[in-house]
Amino acid sequence: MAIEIGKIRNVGIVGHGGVGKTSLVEALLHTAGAVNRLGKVDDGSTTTDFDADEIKRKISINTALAHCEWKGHHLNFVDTPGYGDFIADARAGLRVVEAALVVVDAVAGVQVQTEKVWKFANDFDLPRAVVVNRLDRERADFFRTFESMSRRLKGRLVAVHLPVGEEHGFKGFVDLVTQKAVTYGADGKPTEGAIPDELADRVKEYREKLVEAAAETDDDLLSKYLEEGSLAEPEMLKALRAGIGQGKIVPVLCANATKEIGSTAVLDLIVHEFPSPADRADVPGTDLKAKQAATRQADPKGAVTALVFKTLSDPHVGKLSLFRVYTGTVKADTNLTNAARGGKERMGHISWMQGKNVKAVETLGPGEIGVVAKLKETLTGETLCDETHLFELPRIEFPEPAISFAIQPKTRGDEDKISTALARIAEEDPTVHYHFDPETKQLLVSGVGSMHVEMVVERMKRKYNVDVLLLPPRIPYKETVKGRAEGQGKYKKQTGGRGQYGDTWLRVEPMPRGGGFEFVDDIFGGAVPRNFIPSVEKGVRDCMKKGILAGYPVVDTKVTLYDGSYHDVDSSDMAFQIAASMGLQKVFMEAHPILLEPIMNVEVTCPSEHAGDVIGDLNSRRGRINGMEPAGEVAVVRASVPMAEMLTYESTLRSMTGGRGGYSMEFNHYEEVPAFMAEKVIKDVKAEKEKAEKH
Ligand SMILES: Nc1nc2c(ncn2[C@@H]2O[C@H](COP(=O)(O)OP(=O)(O)OP(=O)(O)O)[C@@H](O)[C@H]2O)c(=O)[nH]1
Ligand SMILES: [Mg+2]
Repeated sequence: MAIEIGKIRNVGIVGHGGVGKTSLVEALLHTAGAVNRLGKVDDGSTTTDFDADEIKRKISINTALAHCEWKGHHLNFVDTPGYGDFIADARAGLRVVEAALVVVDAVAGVQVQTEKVWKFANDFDLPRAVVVNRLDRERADFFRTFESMSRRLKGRLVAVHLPVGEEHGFKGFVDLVTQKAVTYGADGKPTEGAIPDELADRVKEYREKLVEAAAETDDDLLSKYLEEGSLAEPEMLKALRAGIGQGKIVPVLCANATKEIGSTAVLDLIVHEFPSPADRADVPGTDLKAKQAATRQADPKGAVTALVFKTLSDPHVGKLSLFRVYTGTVKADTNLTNAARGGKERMGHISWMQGKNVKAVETLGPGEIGVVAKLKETLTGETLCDETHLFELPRIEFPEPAISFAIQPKTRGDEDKISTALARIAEEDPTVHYHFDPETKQLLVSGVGSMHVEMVVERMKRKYNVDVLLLPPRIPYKETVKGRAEGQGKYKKQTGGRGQYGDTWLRVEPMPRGGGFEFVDDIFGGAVPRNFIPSVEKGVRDCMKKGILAGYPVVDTKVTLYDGSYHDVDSSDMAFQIAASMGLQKVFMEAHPILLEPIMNVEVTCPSEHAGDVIGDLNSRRGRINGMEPAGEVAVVRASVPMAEMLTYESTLRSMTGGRGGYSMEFNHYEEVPAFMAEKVIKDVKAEKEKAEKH
């Protein structure tokens, strides 16, 4: 039996790295009786951090699912990673839920990824609550954290809890709605009591703010409040609930996840205040038959639409696809169609997931989240639907990779194994890209950050048994000319019988940046016969591809064939190709050849106090600062920087900003390499070539 849609709550748990999301999910599961023992991140025993990499590093890397029953409701938790390299999962996770729990550290307050996930939640228009966690730590400060959130996060934040006790003495909270204190004893059990005297003033102040926020959700209520100076309790509660459900009010709660403090309140909030899938508007998408935008109702009897939002590979079962049902009911042992690709997919066993454990179910109705094994072709972000009602949900967007490394097998002959492993990994993780670069002859793996790429390498080893070396990528320099030159390329050979004869006169000129290559045939009167002109062009093109100055491809150059001569017997295709290539090599070097390098657009986000250092460092990397936006405590610095200077940027930025800075980067254009740098590049290439020739 599918679960009644109104009883479902799908909640995404998001926040900066290491703030206690996984621990909070564990506490919620334990409080609700879904797990017998409270697992710990530090000994690798939580429900949602089960992957070997997660246990080793003690951080979440993949989105994981868990669920529990609470007060007659079925709660699905989507525990997402908080580290920058894996934050794309948080966005994909938020795509399939109706509400978010944003976890914030009580010591650090709002951090870079907090702001990012906050924006993601805005993108999907999600109601949310903030859980201020780790209140038991030294220097934890609820009020300072609350203040920084109110300043930096857009939305009407309202405290519904105030902490009782501080740091090691943290033992519970005052519920500002019921105006009771809930404190936890040494046995971990909560007791309800009166508000401690020393908190009375603060409680009064924050309770007032709460009532005010509730009143502001409705114009009539607000005028009543302003006239009478208060609101009746039921009225206030109703407005507060509605405000939270619609995202107009963001309640802020207190927690200490590792001691399970606050979990009951969070569960209650989810059940009472957060919307069910039925409360959201109809599901928008594209009707593929009518080829137009359309919506569908979350009807259990309707046609099926489901979205795959995460792909995992399990060493035993193989590929696992996590999906959310939007409309219709998915039944075990039936077929669905991949909306975009048109192929059939077998929904063999469908299950709920509790961390790594699966529980087979017969059906999954609208709003439910489940997993299916061994889909053939469906990738993360794609829609599964009924064959007769092709309907595609909007795809999930993933960030473009920011960093690339070249990889090399440690064992010769492992190349095939590498491509198979990479194909599988990229299927699991849409932020991993890879390709063979014919210019540098390297296999490049790109990811969001260096930790991300290192993990790809570890996975290749652990799961696919291939060992590779990570090298910084070769920069894809290009060659061009700044000046104009002309001259002869002649190839003549007389060895016994038939000889070889080709003679060309070539002119080399620069073209504007991005102009590519142009070959001009300017022969009059048959100095080079028509049938040999293509041979000349081929000789020129091959030579340009191989590079002349330092072995990089030649671009933005015009080559004109303006004269030549031939021999009736000895001239051939090959002879003209060689002549043209020899001519170009000579003339090119006389036309003021230069190297071009890729320039990247870089965007750095960092705490404002580090902006000066970040700018100074980018300047020292030959960067050009294009702008800076101080957005509260976080600054965004935009710059154009040569790719060659950005290879080691991540670790520098990390140490410069205490891990709080992040950056993204994309290719923009090519520019001339300064002469002193070019000399070094050319020297290195020569040395490499000589080394290769010796072997
Ligand atoms: N003192 C204290 N430590 C906590 C609390 N909650 C979590 N921790 C610890 O904080 C660390 C990180 O906790 P996680 O639950 O892994 O945090 P997370 O947000 O899931 O981390 P990522 O998923 O990697 O972003 C672990 O060492 C936890 O034991 C808390 O309330 N108090
Ligand atoms: Mg986690």
